[in-house]
Parts: sequence; structure tokens; C-alpha cells
Amino acid sequence: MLDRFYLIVDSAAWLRRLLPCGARLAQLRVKSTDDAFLRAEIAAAKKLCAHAGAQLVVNDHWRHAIDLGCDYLHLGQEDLDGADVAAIRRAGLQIGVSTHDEGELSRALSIDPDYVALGPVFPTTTKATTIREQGLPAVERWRKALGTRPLVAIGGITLDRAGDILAAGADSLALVSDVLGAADPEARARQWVAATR
Ligand code: TZP
Ligand code: MG
Repeated sequence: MLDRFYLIVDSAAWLRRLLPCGARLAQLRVKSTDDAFLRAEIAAAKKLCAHAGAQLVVNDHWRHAIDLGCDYLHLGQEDLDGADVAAIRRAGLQIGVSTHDEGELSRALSIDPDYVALGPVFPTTTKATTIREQGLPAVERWRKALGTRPLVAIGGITLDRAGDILAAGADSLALVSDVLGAADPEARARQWVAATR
């Protein structure tokens, strides 16, 4: 079961600040090609999440995630191109996959993912993307297509939209800017925890 509040951060430093606010599901999404830096960030995030009793999901860097003993990966469609899914499974990691349309959904399902993410549900400025927002009808379609497989909604998610997205069928809401861009990120994270638990 995924927590309904799925916090995405770009550094372990954010986890040090926000895990104490009650977040129990966090993705470390670091865009870097510096392997030593990536390993240090992933190792720090793993330790912080273990201490907080939170599930860490590592975006993209599957080799480091395996080496460092992590247990959950998030792969985008481009990440899937370069990933050795069999090796990831052999190492015992669970995998969530991003999807933006029906074609990507069927590709994602072919690797039997532990969750499917759909996005962007609403317009986002966090990720440079030309993909149009999917809207709540897509959340409803994905819900039907997925059966009981967990569905994560992502993109432009704010606390005031949370109820509608959950009602449309999402199990978990993944977000960046509503918390990291808030005037008081700790207070916003606590609001999310209170609203979703
Ligand atoms: N994938 C689709 S939208 C997105 C990612 C990583 C960014 C979500 O950020 P925000 O700030 O919650 O819209
Ligand atoms: Mg990725």
C-alpha cells in the first residue's frame, strides 16, 4: 500500500527537513551525472527514510539503487529504455513507471510494475514537458485499466485538488512544488499529512 502523500524531492537535504513532518513515501529525483554525488545523495536519503520509517523511491538511477540496497525505483519511459528490468527484479526492487498515454501504459504494464504513475494530471512548471495535461478523466480511465494495481497521479497537484484526484481513482498523489515551493514547506507538508492520513 502506497501512502496517499507522495513527496518528490531533489536532495537528501529536503528529506532531512520534511520527513520529520510525517511524510512516509518519498522519491529522490536527482538530475545529475556525477556518480559520487548521486551515491552520496541516495545513501543519505536511504538512511533518513529508514530512520523515519518512510519508503524511499529512487528515480532513474537503478544501478546505484541496487548497489546501495534500496528497495524501490521509479522509472520514466526514457529510463526504461536503458534499464535492465530483469536485473532490477533479481535484486528484489519494486518498480513504479511513469506513463503519459495509453501506449506508454501498455508498455509499462508489460514489465508488471508495482505502481503506475500518470502525469501530468494538471499543468506543471516543475518538469519541462510538451505533454499536455491529462485531466481527471484520464485518472478515471487509468483506474479502470489498472484494476487493483496502485495508481499514482503526478503533475500540478495541490492540496485543494487532492480530494478530486483521489475521488477520480488515484491511490497516491505525487508532488513537488506544492510543498517545496510553499512559503513554509514544513507547514505545508504537515497539512498534507493531516489531510491524507
Ligand atoms: N512528472 C510528471 S509531472 C512532474 C514529473 C516529475 C513534476 C511534478 O511537479 P509539480 O511541481 O508537483 O507539478
Ligand atoms: Mg526518471
